[in-house]
Amino acid sequence: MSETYDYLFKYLIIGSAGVGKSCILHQFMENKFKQDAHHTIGVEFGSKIVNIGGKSVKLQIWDTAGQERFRSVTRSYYRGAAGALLVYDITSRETYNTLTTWLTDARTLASPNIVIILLGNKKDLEADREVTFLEASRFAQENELMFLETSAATGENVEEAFLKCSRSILTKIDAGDLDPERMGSGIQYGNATLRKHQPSKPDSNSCNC
Ligand SMILES: Nc1nc2c(ncn2[C@@H]2O[C@H](COP(=O)(O)OP(=O)(O)OP(=O)(O)O)[C@@H](O)[C@H]2O)c(=O)[nH]1
Ligand SMILES: [Mg+2]
Repeated sequence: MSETYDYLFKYLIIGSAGVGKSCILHQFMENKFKQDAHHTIGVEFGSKIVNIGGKSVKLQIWDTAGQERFRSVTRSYYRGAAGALLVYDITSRETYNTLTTWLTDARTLASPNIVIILLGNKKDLEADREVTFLEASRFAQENELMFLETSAATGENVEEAFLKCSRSILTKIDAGDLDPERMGSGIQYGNATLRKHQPSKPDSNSCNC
């Protein structure tokens, strides 16, 4: 069956090793907590269609390895990403302290216009918290990031993180701040939108066989 969508957005998930990036992706895709997660080797990929305010958006998500030894591989995937989930672990100040490096990489290697949401993951481990909500929300504000605390274990705010980022990109498209037709924007018109834009062209995707 061919899928229909209005837009396609390329997303990255970035942040230090062990913060829960792959578990966030798994929870988003499968609605389950991946208990036996292993360090990602290079990159993993997921794709899902979401509906936002009557528009369907296909998300192509690249989950990158946080370990330093994969940095040169993962950096090659940044180019042309429209959105990024920048993840730290609320129980590890060390992972919070590296955020500026990740942020610089995203803005220089992907695009200066990339829409980034900061995620403080492992919200369920409140007793082990090392980074307060207030501190991280100030950092987010200073660096023009959206911010949520998530739990890939309970699923809290995981879907919302992807939706919030997508809503922001759609708003920027509507306002003319992001142009889907610009090369490397990380955004493409989907088959549904192309049909509306080019009604006279024969549609090769319309076969229902
Ligand atoms: N309690 C709790 N544990 C989590 C959560 N998210 C991930 N974990 C655990 O944290 C560990 C690392 O999770 P991963 O998703 O593999 O981390 P990652 O960021 O993908 O790590 P790399 O692939 O090495 O960059 C695993 O043992 C998970 O079970 C969460 O929200 N709560
Ligand atoms: Mg991983």
